[in-house]
Amino acid sequence: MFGALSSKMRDAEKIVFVTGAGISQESGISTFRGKDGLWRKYDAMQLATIDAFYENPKLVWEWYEERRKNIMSAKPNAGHDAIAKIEKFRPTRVLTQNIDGLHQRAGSTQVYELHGSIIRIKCTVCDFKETATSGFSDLPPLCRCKNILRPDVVWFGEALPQDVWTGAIQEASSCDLMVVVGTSLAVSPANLLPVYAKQGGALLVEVNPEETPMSKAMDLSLRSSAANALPQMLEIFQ
Ligand code: BV8
Ligand code: ZN
Repeated sequence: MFGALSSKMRDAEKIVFVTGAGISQESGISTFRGKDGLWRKYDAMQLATIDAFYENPKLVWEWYEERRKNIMSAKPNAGHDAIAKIEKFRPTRVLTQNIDGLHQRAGSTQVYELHGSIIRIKCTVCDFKETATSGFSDLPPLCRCKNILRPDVVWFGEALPQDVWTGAIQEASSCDLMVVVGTSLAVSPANLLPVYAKQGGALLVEVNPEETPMSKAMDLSLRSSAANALPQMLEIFQ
């Protein structure tokens, strides 16, 4: 599968994975832009915004509660597991756009959640923040300060958490192998990470059943699913 690149990949001293919704697709979690990406009659792009939240917090909360229930019952798949195992053989970082926490549940310990986490909630006003794994009786839930709570995710139009984004750039710029898995690279600034890696001289490998805008810039772009390609990639490092 990796051909002549295998030996170069084996020599990697620091591996950075950039992952998107596609790596969780085989865990039964729908992607954003795939055919299953629409939710009821709304498009995720319309709901994952701060305007939608303030316009109709109850509807946005319903959407997140439905996704959270689905995520809590989902399991990491062979793709997540392979990345967690590679961490035992090479210094590894995971820069994920996903909010489902499946990389951590698979055992990855160096995970940067670029777009936050659906399992964390925070107050819209005070600095209250908490992990929330059970449902809420009424939506939107209220903080002890009486203001409404929100999912601790990054919506379109919102900045990424400064420390996470700075760290992600640092990791991408200093790796010698970047593996881009399951992302359409449609969303910025996360879609700049492969550019930082290339500028840093890294080898670039992509795993995606479909082409992306950066497929031609990759040293190897595999038309494959994560659960199929990543366990084979693991064998290179074992
Ligand atoms: C920012 C959290 C600035 C929420 C998400 C015009 C107008 C307005 C804004 C913009 C604009 N142009 C650009 C922008 C900026 C905007 C943006 O990029 N918009 C795009 C859509 C044009 N970005 C932002 O707003 C970001 N913030 O720029 O702030 C700023 C700076 C300072 C101060 C203030 C502001 C914030 C972006 C974060 C948005 N939040 N998620 C939630 O999840 O509910 S993004 C959302 O899309 C998810 O995180 C998702 O992960 C992410 C990216 O999508 P992908 O992961 O790539 O998923 P997708 O469905 O697209 O693709 C799946 C891929 O998997 C496909 O390629 C498919 O082929 C593949 N696949 C399928 N099955 C498999 C597979 N691969 C492997 N195996 C399989 N089995
Ligand atoms: Zn509060």
